Amino acid sequence: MAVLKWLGCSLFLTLVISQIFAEVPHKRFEYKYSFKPPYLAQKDGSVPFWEYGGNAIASAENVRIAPSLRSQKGAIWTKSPTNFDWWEVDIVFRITGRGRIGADGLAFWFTQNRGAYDGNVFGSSDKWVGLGVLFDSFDNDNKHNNPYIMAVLNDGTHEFDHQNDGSTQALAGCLRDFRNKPFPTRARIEYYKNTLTVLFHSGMTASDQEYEMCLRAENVHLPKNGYFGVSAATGGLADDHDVLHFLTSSLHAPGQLPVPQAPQVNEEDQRKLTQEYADYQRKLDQQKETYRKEHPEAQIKDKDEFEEWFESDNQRELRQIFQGQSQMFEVTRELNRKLDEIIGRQERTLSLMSSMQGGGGVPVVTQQQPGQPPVQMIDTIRRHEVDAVLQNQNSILATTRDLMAFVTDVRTRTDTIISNQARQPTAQVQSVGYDMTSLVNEMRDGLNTVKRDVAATAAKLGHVPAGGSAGGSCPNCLTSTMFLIFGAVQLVLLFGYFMYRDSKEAQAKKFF
Ligand SMILES: [Ca+2]
Ligand SMILES: [Ca+2]
Repeated sequence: MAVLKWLGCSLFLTLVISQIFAEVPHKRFEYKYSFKPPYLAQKDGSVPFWEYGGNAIASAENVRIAPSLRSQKGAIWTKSPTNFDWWEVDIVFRITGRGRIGADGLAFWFTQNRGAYDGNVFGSSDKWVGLGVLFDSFDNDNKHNNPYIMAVLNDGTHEFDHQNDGSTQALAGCLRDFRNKPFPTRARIEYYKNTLTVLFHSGMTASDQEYEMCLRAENVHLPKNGYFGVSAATGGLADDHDVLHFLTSSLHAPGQLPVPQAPQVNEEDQRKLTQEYADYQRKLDQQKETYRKEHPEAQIKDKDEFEEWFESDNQRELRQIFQGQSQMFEVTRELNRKLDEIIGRQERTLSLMSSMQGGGGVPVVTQQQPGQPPVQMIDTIRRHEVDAVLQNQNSILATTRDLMAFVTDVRTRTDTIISNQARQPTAQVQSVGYDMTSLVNEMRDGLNTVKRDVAATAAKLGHVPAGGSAGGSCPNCLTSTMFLIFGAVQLVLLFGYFMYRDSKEAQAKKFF
């Protein structure tokens, strides 16, 4: 089962990977839609396959589309429209000026028709049909969002909204500074399968790998065959707008790359052509040699020209200084970030600790010297506190011991009492006996009193005159026999009650 699963997974991965690679388009460099140094412009100032105008100037190294003078406009356009559907353009450019802010900006175009050389939109025509990628330096709407890069589509009916810096019409954009960078800035504009992507390279390094995404838009429909162009304009403020490289590649879906037909040349022609080429090469070398002999000063000039390919010591030094500085900056930023992280952690830990300690351990801020950072210390348990706790514990122990002794004592006593009671079941009776004695004594006293009263009554009765004799003449009087019988009954009831109570108590003891 596991093997099957593994096989399934790997098959799926292979599919995904092949899908990804299948989507990577084939690129083909299109020299008729590109320019680059050296020898960008020819001796007569023309740029092969391109036309420029307005205030644009082409040199061997770059095309200055608009120079840093007031109100300049210029543009450069391809001579022929494209013959491919999808493309990628790399523009390497520099926008430099002495001012903290500059104007107006640079624009990349892919439009159905070539624009003007002195138009209203960054030097090109308004109401274009196609795409404009605008590098807008100047903040017309004063929203502090320039320099800004944006893509604007137009179907030929809309006028560009200069007042709002085109923000109402932009397809997408990004806020990036592209002015006065140590290295040339770059933009990579890709249009493949109706998806427009603009990548930007900030010109902070010379590396050509550090592109970052500026915008990406899907369902973009551009003219099938269009012209590439770059235009620029200055206003009251002025920057130099230089384009160093304009490199176009056509993009082709895998399997759709057109294979160029090799020209049919027979063997005889081939041989002849090779011979001709060799002759030409030899002649050229001879001519070069003659020229050098005739013009020795030109040789030096050539050498100088050759040296332009390399940077001078000063340039190298500056570049190295800049690179070192940017590295230092990076390291400092990293350190700063780590420091922030550490401080954050420390604060979290401190708050956690103080909350854990609660009322017991209050965080104590120690006395500090002015100017020193506050050092917060947590009060730990002290020696004397430990001693006090120990002492308390000992006293608790002693008390417990005393209590235990007391309880044991109580228990022994209870045991003794219980055993005593078990040995002398009459112990209780003793107390009852005492009660009985006192009771009997009380009863005897009571009887004596009654006897005395009876005697006194009898004596009184003896003094009573005839007619009231002691015989049956007094039917309500109490006879002594009756009295004795009552007394006996009372005693019997009393004894009965006490015996009953004793037996009850004895039973209760047993359960106890
Ligand atoms: Ca603007
Ligand atoms: Ca703005």
